[in-house]
Amino acid sequence: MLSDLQIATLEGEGYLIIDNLFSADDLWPVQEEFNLLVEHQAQALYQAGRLSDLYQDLPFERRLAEITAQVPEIVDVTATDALALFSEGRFHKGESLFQFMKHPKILDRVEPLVGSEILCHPSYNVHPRQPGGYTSPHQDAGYYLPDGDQTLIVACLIPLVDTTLDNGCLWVAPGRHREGVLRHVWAEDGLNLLVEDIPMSERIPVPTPAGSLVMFGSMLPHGSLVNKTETIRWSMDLRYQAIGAATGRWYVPGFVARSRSNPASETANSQSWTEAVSEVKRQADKFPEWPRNRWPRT
Ligand SMILES: O=C(O)CCC(=O)C(=O)O
Repeated sequence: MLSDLQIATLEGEGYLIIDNLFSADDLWPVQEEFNLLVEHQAQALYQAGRLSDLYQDLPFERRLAEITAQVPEIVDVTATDALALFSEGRFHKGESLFQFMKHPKILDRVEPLVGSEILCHPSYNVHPRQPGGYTSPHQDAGYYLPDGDQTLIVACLIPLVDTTLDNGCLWVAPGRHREGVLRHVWAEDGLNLLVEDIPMSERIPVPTPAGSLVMFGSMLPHGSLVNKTETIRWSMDLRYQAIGAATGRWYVPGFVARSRSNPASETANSQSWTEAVSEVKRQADKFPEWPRNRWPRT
């Protein structure tokens, strides 16, 4: 369910925006699930004496920012502290998120691109973009191994709040998705494309209302502006490809989101997904020497 114009835009520009695709009712279950994560975290920090207030009266886009201001390490993705919410929460596997990942509004738009046998790709993120935070310039392919380069892996970014120039909306480099994988370097903020390859003048911000869908392939250079507000710019980025094609990420499985030929093979619930991921990770951890990154960390 994409028009010819939408497909042409995606192919020509490298990205497509569908404003206001999801209703508040579509988004409410995932937002509630993320609220619960934050509530759970706030309670744990409060009991541990690290938080002076539970901030239960603050709205969704503000509460985690207030908590983080007091306990910054809870959103540190590298922290091993058991209280580090989004070292786990970023890869949260709750039932509402799982069901949303199979939402027909997404799959119906992915199907014309990747076909009717759809894998939900192992790479996805729940992004509570913090005040001062941003996403470094990259291509998603930069984060995958080269076996995924020939696979069309479609990113679907769904903001849960309006994204603006102030709160760190996505930027994209239109038309620059046809050049294969550009060089990336590791830095503290993740992988980075170089300014000489993707100049600032080519980085076009794409502010979007909550509930929009932004679609792009793994070769599109993109990143986000800095969140200059005091609120959290919540979003999810999910990815889809054809079942059976290489994912560029051998050490984490995806799940079968839709199979027209064998509907019984579709992954039914978040528990099956979680168990499959744990099992593959257990096996993968026996082979630590196998490459997991395309770019060496220096
Ligand atoms: O939401 C963001 O800040 C960036 C998302 C992103 O980099 C992605 O979807 O690959």
